[in-house]
Amino acid sequence: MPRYKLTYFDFDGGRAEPIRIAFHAAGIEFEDDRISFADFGEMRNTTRFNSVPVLEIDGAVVTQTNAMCRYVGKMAGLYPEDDLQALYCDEVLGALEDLLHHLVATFGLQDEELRLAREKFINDWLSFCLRGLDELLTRGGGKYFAGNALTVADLKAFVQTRSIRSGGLDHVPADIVERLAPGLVEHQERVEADPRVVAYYSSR
Ligand SMILES: N[C@@H](CCC(=O)N[C@@H](CS)C(=O)NCC(=O)O)C(=O)O
Repeated sequence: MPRYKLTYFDFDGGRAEPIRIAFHAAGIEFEDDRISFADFGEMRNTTRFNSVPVLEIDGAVVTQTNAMCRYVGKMAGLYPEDDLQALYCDEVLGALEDLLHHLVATFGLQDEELRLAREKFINDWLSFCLRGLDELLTRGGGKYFAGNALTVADLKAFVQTRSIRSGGLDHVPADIVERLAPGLVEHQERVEADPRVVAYYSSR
């Protein structure tokens, strides 16, 4: 078995969280290298594309969250084998990456600048994304996004809805998911109750 090391920020969320859950669901040991923002500041220029997460496989570096989600998702049985369902899964992964790109652009802003940027984020990307994801969940049958089963797309979506609904993002109303995409609330609860997700958090 190769040696896996996943480097990302030290919190239970963000881009690396679905990969951590998928590794655990696959029963594959990995080094969960959790770094501080200060650590990242020091290593940023040495990482490919100046960003994290970074996955090392026997020392060889790989970047790009969705590629990692697919790779580990396949080993965990959390990625569809059917090509059309895989496409549906990828569509969700891509939409969530767009959302994260626009959200992360607001990090580090302060006061009025932050308020204005978050307002724009809510009215543009967040609203489009939540409505779009609700539609994709309906397309998938209402429970999961693809293949009528839990996939890495569900993991990535639940990590984001959990974060928004926790109210931890300044200026982003915690009830926006309920208002714009009620299906995603039930979806979050369904994913959180999945035995593989429960087992991961029990292991933390
Ligand atoms: N396309 C990359 C984006 C990675 C990314 O932007 N990561 C953020 C953290 S969640 C980052 O490292 N940002 C560093 C910076 O912008 O300085 C991926 O999917 O992994």
